[in-house]
This record gives sequence, C-alpha cells and structure tokens, in this order.
Amino acid sequence: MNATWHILGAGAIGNLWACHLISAGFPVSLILRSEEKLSQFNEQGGLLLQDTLYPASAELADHNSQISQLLITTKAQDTQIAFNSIRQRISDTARVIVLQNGMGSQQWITDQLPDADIVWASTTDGVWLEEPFKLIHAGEGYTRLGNPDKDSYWVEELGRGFLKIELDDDIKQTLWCKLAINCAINPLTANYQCQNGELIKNPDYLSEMAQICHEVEAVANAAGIQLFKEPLIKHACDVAELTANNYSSMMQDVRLGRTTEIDAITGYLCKLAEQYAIPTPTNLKYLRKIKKTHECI
Ligand code: KPL
Repeated sequence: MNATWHILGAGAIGNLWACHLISAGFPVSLILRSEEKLSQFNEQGGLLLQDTLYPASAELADHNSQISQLLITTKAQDTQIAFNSIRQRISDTARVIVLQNGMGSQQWITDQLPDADIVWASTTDGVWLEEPFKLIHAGEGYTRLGNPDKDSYWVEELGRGFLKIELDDDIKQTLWCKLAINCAINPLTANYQCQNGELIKNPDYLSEMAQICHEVEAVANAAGIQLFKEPLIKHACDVAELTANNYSSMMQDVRLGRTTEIDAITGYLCKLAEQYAIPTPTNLKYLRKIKKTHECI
C-alpha cells in the first residue's frame, strides 16, 4: 500500500494535484482550515474534476496521524503559519514537494526540515475552482520538479498520474524564469487593474514592463542565474500575448481583496538587489504601490 500524500494548501492547484496523485495510485488527504470546510468536503465525498469524483479524504491540522509525504501548495505568504500548524506531525525524513509561486519559501521549508527529501516545483497548469472542491482544468501545462541539491528518484513515481511531469536538474533556474515573468506581468496588471494583454497594447505600461525586465535581468545576472536565451522583455511580451485575455493571479487577488504574493515575487527580487547593491527603482515603485494600496502597510 502506498503511503498517503498530505496536501497543505487546498486551493485550485492543491486540489488538482490531489486528483493527480489519486490517479497515480496514492491515497490523499487534504489538510483543511476549518470544521466548516471539512463538513463541506465530506458532504461532497471527494474532489470533482470534469465530472469525475476523486476519492480524497480530508482532515484538520490537529489530526494525530504522522505525515511522511507532504505537498505544499499554500500561497507563499501563508506558508509559515500553515507549516507551523502541522510541524509536529511531519516525520524528519519525509518526502516533501513545495509547489508555489515566487521565491523564498522553498528555502525556508528546506531549512525547517534538514533531514527531509525536499523537491521544489513549478507548474504551467491552469486550473480554477468553480465551487469549493469542484475544479476546472482550464489549461493543460506541465510541472517541473527537482531537488536543488541532489537526485530524488522517487519523483519518477509521480509520472504515473494524468498530469505532465518533468524532472528538472536545475529547478532554481526554472523558478527564477517564472519569477522573472511574474515580476514583469503581475504587479503591473494588479496596479492598473488590467488584463495581461493590455501591457503590450499600452505604450506607457510597455515601457514600465521594459524597465522592470531590465532590472530583473541585472539582479539575475548578479546572482549567477541565466534567464532566457532571448531578452526577458521579449519573453514577457510573448507571455502577455499568449495570455492576453487572462487576469494575472495578482490582479485576481487584488480584485477579490486577498493578500497578494508581491513579497514573494517583487519583494524577493528587491531584497536580493539590495544585497548586490543593484538599483531596482521600477520594481520598488510597484512593490510599494501594491503593498500600500492593497495590503494596508
Ligand atoms: O503566472 C502568471 C500569473 O498570473 O501568476 C502569468 C499568467 C504567467 C502572469 O505572470
């Protein structure tokens, strides 16, 4: 019998991965935030993905079972509180996957569990919750996973499910590329309350995006990270064009009055820039704007 995968962060990506892991033959338990969520889940009896019911189970953080396989899909800013609520239950040598936007919390988790086998991941799958525990897999992408320090062959077992999985021997670089695109698109769309495509139509927004990209490249360069083969602005424009009618995740958070991932995205970049003494005025401008307007700081 395969060991259970526990999922911390039962949003759209966490739920999609729960279905994936079930399809790969693993028992799955979602760690939910409240009794209310738990009864809502139990009423449905599992996760619904495109009319198929996936028989996951669910529990609260204070359940007493040990956790030997853990997938963390919380929003970056919720990670520490959520992780600390289950810390006592995680076995020292657990297998852990950290699948999140932004940077910083992957390393934080790795530091908390020095003997665990931890892989970091990045995905291009597009998914949203039509209702709680009812999913729409809107865009089929792929998920890259890799341990930044060693080989973790168990990741291959995850390839048995329906999602596309790729082993990544340079996951830091992959996460950096995602971070760079998120720095270019997310704060601008959140600030100007627009769709991604507007950034390439409006010359003022485009010029801000070019500045942001220029600064991100300088910081990546100082950190010894090779981003894309072509200039970042070219890549960011391509993504904005491909996702022209979409609202970025940060824009959606702002619209729904939720805290955003700005600290894990632009905030991470600006902190690193400070360490390398690289000026990042445009990134700092949007970091402050988003925090001031939407995070009450
Ligand atoms: O990842 C994204 C997001 O919205 O978070 C895209 C669409 C690529 C924009 O940065």
